[in-house]
Amino acid sequence: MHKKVAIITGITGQDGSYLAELLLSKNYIVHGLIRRSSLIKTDRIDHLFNDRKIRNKRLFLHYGDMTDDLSIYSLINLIKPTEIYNLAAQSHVKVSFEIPLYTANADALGTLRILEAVRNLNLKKCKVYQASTSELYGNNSSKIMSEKTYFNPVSPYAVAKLYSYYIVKSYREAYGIFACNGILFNHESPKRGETFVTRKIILGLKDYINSGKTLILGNLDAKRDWGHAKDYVEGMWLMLQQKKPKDLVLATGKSYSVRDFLIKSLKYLNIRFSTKKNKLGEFFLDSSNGQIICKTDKKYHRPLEVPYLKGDARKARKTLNWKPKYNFDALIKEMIEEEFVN
Ligand code: NAP
Ligand code: G4F
Repeated sequence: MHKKVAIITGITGQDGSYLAELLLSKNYIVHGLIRRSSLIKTDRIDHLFNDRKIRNKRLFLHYGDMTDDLSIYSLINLIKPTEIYNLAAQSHVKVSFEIPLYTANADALGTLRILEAVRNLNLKKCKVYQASTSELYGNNSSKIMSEKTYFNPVSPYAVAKLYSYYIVKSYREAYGIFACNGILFNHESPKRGETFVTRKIILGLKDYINSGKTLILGNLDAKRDWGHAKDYVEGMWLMLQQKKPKDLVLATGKSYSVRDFLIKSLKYLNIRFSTKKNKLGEFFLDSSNGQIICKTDKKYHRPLEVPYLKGDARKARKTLNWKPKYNFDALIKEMIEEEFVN
């Protein structure tokens, strides 16, 4: 049997690195698209790329950019992959309000560049996974969100991802391309980027313990359905192993606030605290010495917020036999233990 050959865009990101590990463990040849930067940013995949049995034998890295038509087309033409996982994106919601045009170019048109290459090169056997997101639901009155729930995106990021969602559907229906959207709810891990709230909380508490520095957060009331990235990349892979492309939700079905995440982390670290609120914000005070462990500041609020997300992954469970192994507590435990051991 021929080896499966995958392109992963965003291989240096949280999900890209877990997915590369998974595909290599399944004997794939993996080609990763990376961006040039003045400092090398391959930390998350160095353990794979520095392995002599893997480097340039089963794992290849190529420079390119989602905003550059030719680099996308040339790579797909060169590799003629059997699977493409489009994970590359400007993935930070708050930053998308600051760089909306770039976000649209990378996150919306980037997807179109991939689909156009697959169509023009007539790659009939190539399956495409698109990293879609629960941010599409945006400001939504539903108690739980499934594939049938209406979308109401509120950030430039979510609107760009909405374009990608529909262009994937359009190319699937118009040209018969196997392309599907994984509508993934938040997923975290010890490899999560430092400016997303879960990792920021754990790094911030580490700083507080080591140097007494106060952690500053934004909206603590926002609720998210938080899973572990390792579970979610398995779901991505399963979506491309199906006979028919289907857009599917991956979620845990549980929703917790940012405050819940912070409190659980404090308890896990055995930090006793009290809280107070005044017109300046909310404060978490160390019971042993009165120092401010954490406080809120409006500078971390977004122009528009997604207040609540909870996903219904029953369709994925039925279609893929997919079920997350990590719950909220296990996720926090792993994130803290990795951070405090290393
Ligand atoms: P991430 O850690 O921010 O990784 C994003 C990746 O995209 C990085 O490898 C980044 O490269 C690359 N990238 C950004 N702009 C690019 C460009 N113009 N050209 C080429 N590469 C570019 O994100 P993640 O958490 O792994 O998420 C993966 C995908 O799933 C993203 O599309 C995200 O929007 C989506 N998603 C994530 C979640 C979640 O909770 N994690 C949920 C739903 C959907 P650098 O390393 O050079 O920055
Ligand atoms: O960790 P976050 O920045 O993730 P957000 O905005 O939910 O987006 C993540 O999940 C999406 C899936 O739903 C992905 F599509 C997207 O790519 C990304 O991976 O913020 C989570 C919540 C927000 O409500 C935010 O307002 O935490 C709140 N928050 C409170 N203080 C903060 C902070 N967020 C950040 N980043 N930093 C804070 O200090």
